[in-house]
Amino acid sequence: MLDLKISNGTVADVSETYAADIGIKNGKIVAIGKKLGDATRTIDATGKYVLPGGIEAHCHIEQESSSGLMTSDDYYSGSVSAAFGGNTCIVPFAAQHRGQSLADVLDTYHGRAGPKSVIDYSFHLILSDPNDDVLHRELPQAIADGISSFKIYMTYDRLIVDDGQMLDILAVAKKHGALTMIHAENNAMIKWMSNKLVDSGHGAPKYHALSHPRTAESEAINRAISLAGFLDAPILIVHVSSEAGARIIADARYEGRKVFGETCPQYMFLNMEQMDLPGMHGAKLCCSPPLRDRASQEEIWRCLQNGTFQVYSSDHAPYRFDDTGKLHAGPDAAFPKIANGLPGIEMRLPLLFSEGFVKGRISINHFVALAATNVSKIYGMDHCKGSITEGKDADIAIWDPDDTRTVAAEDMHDNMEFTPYEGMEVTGWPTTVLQRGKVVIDGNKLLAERGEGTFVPRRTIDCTGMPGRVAPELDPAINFGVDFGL
Ligand code: DUC
Ligand code: ZN
Ligand code: ZN
Repeated sequence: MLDLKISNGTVADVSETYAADIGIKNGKIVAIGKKLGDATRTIDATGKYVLPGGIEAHCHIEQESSSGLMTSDDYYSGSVSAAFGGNTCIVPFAAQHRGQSLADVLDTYHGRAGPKSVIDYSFHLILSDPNDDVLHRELPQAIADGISSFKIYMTYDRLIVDDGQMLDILAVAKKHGALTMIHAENNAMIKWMSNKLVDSGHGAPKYHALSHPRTAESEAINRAISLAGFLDAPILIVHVSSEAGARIIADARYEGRKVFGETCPQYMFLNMEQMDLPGMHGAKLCCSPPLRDRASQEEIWRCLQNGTFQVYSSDHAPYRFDDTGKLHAGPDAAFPKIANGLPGIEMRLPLLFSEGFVKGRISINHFVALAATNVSKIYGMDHCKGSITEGKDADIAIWDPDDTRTVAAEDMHDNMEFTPYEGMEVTGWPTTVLQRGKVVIDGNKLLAERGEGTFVPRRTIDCTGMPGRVAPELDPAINFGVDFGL
């Protein structure tokens, strides 16, 4: 006897869309097809899509910024909001600030997430202090413990790693099977622009968009790809906002580099004109990289459609419009002191379903790839999550493609008082969300308790089938046999 059966729905994976029932037992998918037999409970999914639960792989939850500012969501509100948005797993950041040991950082974040998260979770580390102990003892240990990805920054004075540090980190990542995620922006260009703008009286929030030029992004992406390509280490360029940046990633992939690309809804659905608001209201849309122009929105869409971006994440970085968040440096601080980031963990998938699938820009199968399957493969979770497959966790979101709602901050479940998507009409919403076979969201009801989510240790990164080779100078077959320990 099955514990649960989802019947009469349309199931989609990355290649097929078909009518099937899903049988669930002990939290796992155990049967897919018709005539599955009896179940203790049946959910009728007539007229609905039965899809893998989303995996949100880039979000900042209960995380202090490098200046000590805490995000407005903790692991409870952040995970609840994610679940209402059709997600069953989140991978936020565990941020190392300088002087901290990785073991302490991970202890802290396990302590934050474990008692609160309503859905499963893992962590990416943020590395800001790659000293010898971190590189050669702590990082390999973290990878062995299931943290097989980490983010580094090419900008921000308290986080930045220089090119030599990047090479050290990339070499360790390659050796131990981890993926390095890169915030690629040129620090000097941003500082130069910011100083010029502020000194000339252009400190209002909208000028933030000018202060991070596209060239800052493309220069850094180019450099990151060169450094990683030199070692043949896999990287993922996060939150790409410009066509120039996307094109460098596409070219590098064409040339056989192990490079993945990620973009975010804000670069597809919002633009810098919307920051031209009275007073400080433009601060609500300050994020880095910044919003670009309307043409850029279309270009980012195209790069999502053509596969340049394999990952689509919210980059949920929630700061309220008050002195606990956006305006922590004062009610009329210049843009460099405005907290950076937008909320969006709940809207990531509904926006893509509505504007992507319903409007015919992507197939339902591509939606599934971007919602869950690509992430599960790239980040080492596909042994248990990311697709509707017998043997995997019964993490499932049932979507009603005919449900149309107008987005309103008051309907969101995060700890924010605004959403950048206010007023948008969105068609297609997740109406039932199951995690490991248990219903966590039923319509507008939350049925999960705090702490029901569990930590998902991730496998090392599988680059099988990706082309790439180290630079000739590093190749012992060519370099007179010198071993660089890669
Ligand atoms: N980078 C992020 O990934 N998120 C928010 C701000 C930033 O700089
Ligand atoms: Zn970033
Ligand atoms: Zn981020």
